[in-house]
Amino acid sequence: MPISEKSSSAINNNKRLVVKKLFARQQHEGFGAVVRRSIGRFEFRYFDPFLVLDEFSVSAPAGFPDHPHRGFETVTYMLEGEILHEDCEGHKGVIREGGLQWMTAGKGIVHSEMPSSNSNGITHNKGLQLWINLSSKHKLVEPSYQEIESKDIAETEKDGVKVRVIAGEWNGVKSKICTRTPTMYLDFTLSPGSRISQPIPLHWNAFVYVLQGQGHFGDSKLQHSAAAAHHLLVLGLGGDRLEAWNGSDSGLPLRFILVAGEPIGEPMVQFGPFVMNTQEEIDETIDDFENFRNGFEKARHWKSQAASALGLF
Ligand code: FJE
Ligand code: FE
Repeated sequence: MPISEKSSSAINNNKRLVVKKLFARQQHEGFGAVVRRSIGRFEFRYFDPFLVLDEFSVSAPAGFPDHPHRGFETVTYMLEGEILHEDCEGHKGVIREGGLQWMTAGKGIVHSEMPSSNSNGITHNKGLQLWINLSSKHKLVEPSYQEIESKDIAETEKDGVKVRVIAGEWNGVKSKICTRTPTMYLDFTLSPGSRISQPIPLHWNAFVYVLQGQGHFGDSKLQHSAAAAHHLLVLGLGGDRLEAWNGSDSGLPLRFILVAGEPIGEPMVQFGPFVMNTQEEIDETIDDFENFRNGFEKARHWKSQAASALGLF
């Protein structure tokens, strides 16, 4: 058998190194909500296929009331508390702590994402929201949801390393999530002194976002290798695995997500919550949204219960 590109990539034995490190400061978004945005801010607008990474924190009555999306997917992973989701098609549900909603906005969705905590007194609702672009052939698919409760997320533990498999596979443990844009999304917790050497597909863009503790990533001898919470670490290409270890003296666990995705390689034009390939498609999208057409039909007479209760719009 001739040596294909695939099999030669399988014998690459280089580490991915940290090529950029960003601290995600707090900023205000939505209605009184606070986000730490790392991908998607001015200095780091697009990391193909990733459009936005927000670490969000909302306390009722703050949140993200009625707003549209088209042309990409949003992945909401709750770390603490819960978010109530309602859309104009009548789809409604609560994303609880440790749970996940993988939403394909496709041709169009109008929805509200608000804490569902008025009644149960939870004040801190925190999580991660990742926006993943869709290729031109998937941009206008029918909207759909994949929802997984915490107890149903594949989780394994070995040698002081706990992994929750959000998307993709780890050591033979597979996530149920189907990704239209090929994506790997792993949530690691490393006890003090433990380490990983995690395979990453050779040509995929990859990043780490640190949630808790202190870690070393890539190569300890290099600049940027140490990082604490709220830091995004962009991994360079040219390697097929990430080495990371919990080097803290504090005895605290290190928690981070490792996300990688196959670059789409198409032109991207973004206007807020609309992400298309050309300016003409963005203009059509604004027209469709304003005139309730081509996917936005049901938004004409819709208002979320959460927004109604707050007297918004
Ligand atoms: C949005 C501003 C926004 N990050 N993290 C503009 F805030 C939003 C938006 C969110 C969002 C929602 C959750 Cl639940 C978590 C988020 C931004 O809803 F879509 C636009 N266009
Ligand atoms: Fe949204």
